[in-house]
Amino acid sequence: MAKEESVSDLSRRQFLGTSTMLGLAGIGLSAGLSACKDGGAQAAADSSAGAAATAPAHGAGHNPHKLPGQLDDYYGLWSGGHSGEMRVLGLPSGREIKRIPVFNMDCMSGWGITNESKAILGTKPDGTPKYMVGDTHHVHASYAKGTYDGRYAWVNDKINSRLARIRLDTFECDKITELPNVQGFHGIFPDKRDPVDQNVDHTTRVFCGSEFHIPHPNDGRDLESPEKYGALFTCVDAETMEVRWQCKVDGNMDLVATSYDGKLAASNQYNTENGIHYEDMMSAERDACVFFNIARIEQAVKDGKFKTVGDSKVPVVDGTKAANADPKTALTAYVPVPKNPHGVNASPDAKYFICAGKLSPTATVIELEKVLAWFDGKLDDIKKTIAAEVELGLGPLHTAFDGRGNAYTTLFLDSQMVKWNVAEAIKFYGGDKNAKYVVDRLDVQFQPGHTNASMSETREADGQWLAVGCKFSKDRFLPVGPLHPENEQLVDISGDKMIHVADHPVYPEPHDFIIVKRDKIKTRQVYNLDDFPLALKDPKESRVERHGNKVTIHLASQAPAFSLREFKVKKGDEVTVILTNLDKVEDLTHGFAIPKYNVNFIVNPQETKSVTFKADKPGIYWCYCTHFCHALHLEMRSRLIVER
Ligand code: K7E
Ligand code: RUQ
Ligand code: CUA
Ligand code: CA
Repeated sequence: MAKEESVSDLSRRQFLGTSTMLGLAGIGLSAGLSACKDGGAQAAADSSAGAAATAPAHGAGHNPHKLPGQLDDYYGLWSGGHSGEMRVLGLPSGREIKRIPVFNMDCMSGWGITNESKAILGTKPDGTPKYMVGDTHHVHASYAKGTYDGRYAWVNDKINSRLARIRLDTFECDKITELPNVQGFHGIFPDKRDPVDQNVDHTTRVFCGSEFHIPHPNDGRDLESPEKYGALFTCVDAETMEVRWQCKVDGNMDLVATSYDGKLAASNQYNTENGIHYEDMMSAERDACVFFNIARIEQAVKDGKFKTVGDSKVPVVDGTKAANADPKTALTAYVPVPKNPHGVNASPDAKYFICAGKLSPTATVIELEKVLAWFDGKLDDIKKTIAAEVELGLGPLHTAFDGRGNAYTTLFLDSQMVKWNVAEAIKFYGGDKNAKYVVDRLDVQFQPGHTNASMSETREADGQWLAVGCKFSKDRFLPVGPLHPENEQLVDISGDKMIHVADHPVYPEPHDFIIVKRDKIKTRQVYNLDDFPLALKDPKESRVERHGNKVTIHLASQAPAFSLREFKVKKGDEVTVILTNLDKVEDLTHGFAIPKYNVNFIVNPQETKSVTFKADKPGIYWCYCTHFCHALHLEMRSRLIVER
């Protein structure tokens, strides 16, 4: 059985890999890919060993399953891709614990329905949410002393260039900021220490890369002058969520990494060509990883050395090559990396950023101390910041770490994880051809994008579990029609060999995720009434207030009833229902739905929410509790009477 599966796995992998490559070759990618194939001596030698490791690891590796009632050891904070949401998985079990609506609408919670959520989402003049779509890619959390402090997570919206913040005490979105002057906002990363005041050893800023070039301002001018388009790197204040500044670069940006000392942020660039079409974007043999000297950029802003774009008041500094030729005053540094890199990750020893090659089979290891030396004028050539550039296999994208000196990189085209040792790679690159940097290979199912390991993005990387976000699940799950789930695979990395222990189907389409030790996060299980200015503290104060044709219903829920059995309004009134859940018991959530009025939302214990709608349909409308709360849940109703 095991043998059979491993053989068919291998052939499927080759089929998918080959067809993907053929497809790419067909559209002109052959140059990059055949270059990949050439030098892959070590890659080729190791792939047969990798195939042997394909056998499903039943009975091997740590057991990821949890018994009934057993809690997980880690929170997995997952992006939801173009579902627009964020998700929380328990790991290692893979159980989905929560979906956090962010840029999407959510009927269950009323996100996009309630006035409070609309205030966060932003509205059009007619009161409906400004945007209905979002595309979340990258989730990263706040730091203190080089590890997670459990305060916030951030997630980007690539479609409408928004940054959202999630409170990790409630696992709810509390702020959304739309970035000006950019499109294709993709990579994000919070800083890990204040770059200016080094005594502040926690997250203060969030950095955002943008992929797509646009005219500045993008108001109809310069439509046909791509040479005038540009891309801006954005800094957002972690507390206020206001945009602090932007920095114009040559080329574009993709993912973002930050250093543990707070001084550097970087973004991989796949379009240094400033191309409009993909052929142009892959014409150069090398692109870059652009580094930002944060303290210098902020000094430049202080010194007034900036412009603004269109109506935006955000200061924009010039980080282009021409303006930053002298390292000693440069705001930016461009480290050349091979063809169209994707992914840049900071190693937990705080020494390196690793840029994966995508169209090149390589990973580039950049030494941060040398980047700082270059900015100090102590390094004559920026290329000397490269500590290693080694072959890993086809289509390297993202890298995770185990805290024991090993890196784990996804190979999209090879459908494989490669475990490699960073110190050995540096030796190999330095000329020691006996250095064996590839430690292990593991076939995954299939076409992995992101990967991350437990606590990998912190100084406390613990090398226990690795999750691999496989973009295609093919036949790993029961067929459910044309749309397949994705496959988040779980790998035990506590030993020398990677051991694949579980497949977890997920609704499309997660990209990035982080795996956080559960004791880093402290949640509150019941809200505090005092945090809600509109709260109705005493059910006796339940009432209907009228000012002209504006009617406000002050209402409370307490199982199994709403505090008003009916409330009357007149046709044409603008009605606001403010509902406070006075139940104090953990888990005792109520819902509130109004038929035909497009209203449904929940209130958690001691929480207050409101909705506003126009009572344009006379009649009786049974407002009912949607969230099962009590033996009399079905009876928990109240009548909205709209008189004509
Ligand atoms: Cu590689 Cu948006 Cu992080 Cu997807 S990006 S996989
Ligand atoms: S009722 S317990 Cu619709 Cu059967 Cu819910
Ligand atoms: Cu209240 Cu169901
Ligand atoms: Ca390129």
